[in-house]
Amino acid sequence: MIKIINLFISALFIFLVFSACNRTGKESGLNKNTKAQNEPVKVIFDTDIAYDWDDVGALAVLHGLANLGEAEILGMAVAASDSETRLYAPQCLDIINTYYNRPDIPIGVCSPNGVDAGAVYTKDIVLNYGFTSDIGNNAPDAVELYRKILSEQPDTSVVLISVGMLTNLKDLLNSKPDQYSSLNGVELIKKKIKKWVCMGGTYPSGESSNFDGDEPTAQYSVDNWPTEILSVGRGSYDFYTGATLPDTPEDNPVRIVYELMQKKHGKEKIEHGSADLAAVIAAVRDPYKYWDVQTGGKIFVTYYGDDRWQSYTEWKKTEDGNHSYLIPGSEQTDTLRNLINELMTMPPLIETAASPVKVGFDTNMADD
Ligand SMILES: [Ca+2]
Repeated sequence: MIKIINLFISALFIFLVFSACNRTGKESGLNKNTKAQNEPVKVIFDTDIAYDWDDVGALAVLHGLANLGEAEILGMAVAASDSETRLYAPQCLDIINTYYNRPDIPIGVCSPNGVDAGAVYTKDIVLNYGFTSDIGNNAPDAVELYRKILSEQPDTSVVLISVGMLTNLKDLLNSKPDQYSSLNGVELIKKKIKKWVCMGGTYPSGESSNFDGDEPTAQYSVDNWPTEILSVGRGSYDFYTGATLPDTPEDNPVRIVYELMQKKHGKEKIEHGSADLAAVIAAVRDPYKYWDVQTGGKIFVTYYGDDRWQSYTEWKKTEDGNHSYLIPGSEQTDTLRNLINELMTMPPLIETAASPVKVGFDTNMADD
């Protein structure tokens, strides 16, 4: 009976959202895909949540798309190895997932091979939010988790979204047969993953982001990845989002992170960059709806010595290339901004006993 009531509440919520959008007459894009798309996109989300907070916005967008039935979140992993990030980033993810009433999403952590994420806000959120997650140091290894998830999914059904450094992907590529699959990493990826949507780089050429910090790993991952790659590079997300977050409940951890970081950076507005958020849209929805897409080539990553911020990406047309990128300068910027803001503002679908308690989160601690 409870399930039936929950289903009814979910259907009612979606109906109310669509009705509200139609009443305002504003271009929202929220209901564009629901008729054409029957099956939700199965997603793994690989994130360096710790320093930049667009990862948190991307999580909100992903949960919003899951609320609409467009995405199924199979699992997540943290893409950095420093001790603070390994401890607090999984808990921060768990807090956000629990807020959205998806407390059972499995979360993994990067091997010690990863880089320092330069954590800024995850510890603050975990220690002050008022909801305790016990995942912390108990989080499984990302590669083990990915292999388990992939082994359980239909062939070529999973979309992997990376919005951080690429250590987990390199480690997955190099993984050996285990209790979950007799396939090695490359074979398992080729069999189960439909495409990798990668936030990073500049296209058709330029300096990169997310590939910096561990450029050899980025180069290796791109060179050896056996499926289609769609890259979200600079210029394809030149708009700010998050303006609607103050309309959400005070205990929304996404709002709390944005307010905290607004304060830390002395920003006039709560809005923030949309790189990781755009990657989620491009992964779950048809990217051609919002961007022009260049297909049929290959991405090359080069780097210069050991310094950070010294890597360079270039896309070249090749005969059998299956790497594509969003062409910078989307004419759909206003549509994308509206869509993302509305997804970020969507409430959790169903209240459950697992929801975080109300808290009086004090963003003044940003002054500490
Ligand atoms: Ca990121």
